Amino acid sequence: MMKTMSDLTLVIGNKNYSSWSLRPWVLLRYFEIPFKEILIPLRQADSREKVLQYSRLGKVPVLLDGKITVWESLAICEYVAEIFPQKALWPKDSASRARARVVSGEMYSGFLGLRKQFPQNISADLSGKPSNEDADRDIQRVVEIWEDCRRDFQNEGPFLFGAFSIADAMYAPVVYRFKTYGIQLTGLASEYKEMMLSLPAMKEWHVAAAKEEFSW
Ligand SMILES: N[C@@H](CCC(=O)N[C@@H](CS)C(=O)NCC(=O)O)C(=O)O
Repeated sequence: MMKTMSDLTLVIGNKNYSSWSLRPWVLLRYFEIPFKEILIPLRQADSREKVLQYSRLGKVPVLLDGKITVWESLAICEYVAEIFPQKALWPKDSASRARARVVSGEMYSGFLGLRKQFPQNISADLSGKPSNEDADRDIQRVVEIWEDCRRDFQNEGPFLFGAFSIADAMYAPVVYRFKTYGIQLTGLASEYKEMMLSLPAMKEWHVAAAKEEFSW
């Protein structure tokens, strides 16, 4: 099913805190796929009830496309890739695509140490918060992935696999975490982080996150 127009709605949580929401949001924005946004502030008394209107899992993000409802951020990204094949949301050749799926899968299913110690809080400056062994191991692995990808794809563009792909969307929240917690990077990893922060879609999310009044 190839679409040229879309009637998509993305249900998300607080932009400041909801890292899973950012992933499909930045993907849709980067590829200029129009969508309506429904933002449900999380951790409020009525949050769960509101999210349950859209997904029986009770978590955001959720993508609505007519009668089709998709939740789980990676499944949403896959669905969008499928309905917009002309936009090449994954790398075009199968070896690069497999590798992009691998690193996206690593992010989707892992990095719990990083998530726990350094939760997304985009508008805060929490540099100096101490790390721990699990978070350090995760940071090292993220840096390794970024450096390997940038080294191998640097002639094809500035993103992990040259052109922007779902893999970049999956790592977008980590870019903010490194910024919030002042985690020092060097070389290719640092360049990649700065480039991601300068993207109009990332800036748009950041500006909106900074304006949010609801906190937890
Ligand atoms: N595996 C899910 C995780 C979604 C998730 O944990 N979302 C959080 C917000 S970032 C949420 O909805 N939390 C509300 C809750 O757990 O009640 C995905 O990839 O979308």
